[in-house]
Amino acid sequence: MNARYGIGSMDYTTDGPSQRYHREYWDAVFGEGKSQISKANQDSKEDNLYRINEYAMRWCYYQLNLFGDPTIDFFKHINNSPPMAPLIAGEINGKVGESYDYTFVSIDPEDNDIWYYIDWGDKTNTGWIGPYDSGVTITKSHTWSKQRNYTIKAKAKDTYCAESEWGKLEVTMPKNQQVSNMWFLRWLENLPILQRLLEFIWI
Ligand SMILES: [Ca+2]
Ligand SMILES: [Ca+2]
Repeated sequence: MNARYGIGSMDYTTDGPSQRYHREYWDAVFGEGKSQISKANQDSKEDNLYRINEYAMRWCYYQLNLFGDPTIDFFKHINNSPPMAPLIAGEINGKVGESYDYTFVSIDPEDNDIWYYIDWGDKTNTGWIGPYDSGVTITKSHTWSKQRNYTIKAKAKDTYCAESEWGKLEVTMPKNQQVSNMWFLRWLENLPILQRLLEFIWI
C-alpha cells in the first residue's frame, strides 16, 4: 500500500521509517484485533505519531495510502463464533452505599481472549476491559447510591470483535442499614414490657 517506494534505514538495519509503519500495521492485525485493512493502516499511523518528526516519518505517513475496499477483513472467512453471554454472580439483595463484589465469566468456543463490558444499570459502565483468558472469572465491585432495583448487564467480545449476547442479573438495593437498625432497636426497647405481659398471662 505504499504509493511510493517507501524509505528504509540509512544504516542497513530493519528499523527504517517504512518498517516502523509496517510493524505497527501487523501489530494492529494480530496484536490488537483490528483485522480490517483500513483500521490496521490507520492504527499503524496513530501508533507512530509520537515519532512523526523523526527522519522521513511524515513523508512515509503521507505516502501510505489505502487502495481498494477499506472494509476488507483478513479474518472474515475464518469460522469464528462469539463468546457465550457472561454469567454474573454476586449479592442480589444489598444495601445502598455498600460495595459488593460481582463475578463475571464467559467462554469462547475457539478459546480466544475475552473483553468484558459491564453496565451496572445506574447509567455507569466499565467500558471494554480486558483481555482476559477464556473461562477465567473476573471480579469487579460496585456501589449503588439510590434505593431501587437494578439490572446488571455484561457482554463479552473475542479477539475478532465478535460480541456475545447480554448476560443479566437483577439486584435489589432496598433499604439502607440505618433504617433496619432503628426498627430493631425499638423492638428491643419494648422487650421488657412484652416479658411482663407474658408472665402475667402464664401466672
Ligand atoms: Ca500497535
Ligand atoms: Ca471466538
